[in-house]
Amino acid sequence: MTPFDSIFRSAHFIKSAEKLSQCPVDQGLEVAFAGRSNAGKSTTLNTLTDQKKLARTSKTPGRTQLINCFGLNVEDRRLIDLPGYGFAKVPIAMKVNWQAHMQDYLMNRRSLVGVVLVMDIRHPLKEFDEMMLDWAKTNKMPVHVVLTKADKIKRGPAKSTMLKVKKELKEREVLGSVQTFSGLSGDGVDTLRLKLADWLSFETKEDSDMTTSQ
Ligand SMILES: Nc1nc2c(ncn2[C@@H]2O[C@H](COP(=O)(O)OP(=O)(O)OP(=O)(O)O)[C@@H](O)[C@H]2O)c(=O)[nH]1
Ligand SMILES: [Mg+2]
Repeated sequence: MTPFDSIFRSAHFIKSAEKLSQCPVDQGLEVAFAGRSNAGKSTTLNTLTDQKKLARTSKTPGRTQLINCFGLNVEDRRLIDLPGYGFAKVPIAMKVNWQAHMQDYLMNRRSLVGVVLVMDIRHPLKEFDEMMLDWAKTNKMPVHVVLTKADKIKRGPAKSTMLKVKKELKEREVLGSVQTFSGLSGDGVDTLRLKLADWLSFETKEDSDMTTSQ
């Protein structure tokens, strides 16, 4: 449990956008979920918000082809499910088009305060993950790596993958953090909520009492 659980549970669909210009007004703070197709982005969002069907999940890679925007019950705070990258079964022109839109969003969205980079813990740091880390460094964008599907491997290998990814972030001079996660068991959800509460500047009741009494 965290003091912010009810805020995450309040998540609701706002709209799907094909490109940046169709996204909600660019004010406030938002966090985007990025990752290879099938890594588990939508499942992570559903676990985070304690909702089974907020973001669509699928056994078919490449299902999320739009920028899906979700609102929270704190003004102008949003969660964004980005289209997965790296899937094979779509025409190359379509793939290039989606990637261009995604890049435009990542480079030009002013309210974006951090990227949650979701990786399947069994297949971390693939080519596209490396590309995201390069981009994050160039743009000084904080990255929080979620190593998901941790229920599929033992604790020992999970821990060593986490250390490997941490080392990689450090070597690449990326401002970031890493955690393990499971959408199946919910392990790691509190860590993720606390991270996002920090990025999105959520206040606990005690914080706001302090502010009003000062
Ligand atoms: N065991 C297990 N399976 C998971 C977990 N997270 C996701 N999956 C499964 O992995 C598959 C892909 O999950 P999605 O959440 O749809 O992945 P995505 O990254 O949103 O995929 P795209 O939208 O296609 O880019 C689904 O079959 C999920 O049920 C997890 O933590 N544990
Ligand atoms: Mg998805």
